[in-house]
Amino acid sequence: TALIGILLLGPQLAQAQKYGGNPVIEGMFTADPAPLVHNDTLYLFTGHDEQQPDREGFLMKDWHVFSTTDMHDYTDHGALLSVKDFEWAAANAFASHAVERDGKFYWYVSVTHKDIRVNEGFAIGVAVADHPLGPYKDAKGSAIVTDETPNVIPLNIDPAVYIDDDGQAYLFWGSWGEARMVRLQDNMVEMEGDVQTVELKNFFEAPFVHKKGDTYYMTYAGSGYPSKTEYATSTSITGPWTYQGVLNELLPVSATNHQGIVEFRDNWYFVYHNSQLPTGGVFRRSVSIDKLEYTEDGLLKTVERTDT
Ligand code: FUB
Repeated sequence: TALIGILLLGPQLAQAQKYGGNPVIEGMFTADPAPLVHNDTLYLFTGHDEQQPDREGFLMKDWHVFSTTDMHDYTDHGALLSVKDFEWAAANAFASHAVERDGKFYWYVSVTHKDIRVNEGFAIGVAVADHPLGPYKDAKGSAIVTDETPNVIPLNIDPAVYIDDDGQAYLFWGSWGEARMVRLQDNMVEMEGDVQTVELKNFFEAPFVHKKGDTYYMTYAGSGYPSKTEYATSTSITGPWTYQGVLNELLPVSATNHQGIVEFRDNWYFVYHNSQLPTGGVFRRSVSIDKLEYTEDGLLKTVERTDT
């Protein structure tokens, strides 16, 4: 295994040294970046991979926030949220997403629940703060999403919230081929109405919605595991979604590349993770950013990664 690791990591190290720009976070292993722009600053809410190079499985205990104003220097503001901040949570600080509403910042997280024994125990919670950099506290005191139906996919992971033009907020999540959606009440911490299935071709996990003009774009990890980023478009946040193909091919080794998309200073960016840092791998990932461009027809051009 060690020899295979060295063989696989050799070209990766060469690529990282050759380009230098990506990964943008180098001091630690980070994953599942969720971008948010506030006051002309780009914030990245990320997971934190702490697994040892020779061990299997995710070891994730907290989430960090990074900020940049020039997309060159990134400041680590530390572990602003951790599993311990949710009394009902047990472990596994999986993917998260933060959004702003009425001057408050709601940070949705996937985490395992102390009392849930099905679907690997995952649930979705939310923390709230008055500033992107916190301090954050559990906004509800319990999980928002806890599907406890045995053996029902999806795992309750990978939350992504989108606030539509009319102010209605939607929570998306899902994994293992099933995407879910539910309306949120104005308080952003309680569901409104029934949970719905979202039909997305090739969906695996990591749904993320953004809008440009009149078009909603749903990007997600697709085609199983390892995944590549695929996407669909719609004229409505509630679908139906038209499959548009692959947006980004996965770089070998990281197995996931959990994406987010953001407009910052008149440019669009594809924010994701790979495993480009030395000793990186499936459980030791690193956040990268590349430009996102649109065709004249309003589709997304395949992302040209600057790490390869
Ligand atoms: O980081 C843990 C899990 O791996 C995330 O929840 C998934 O999206 C995948 O990136």
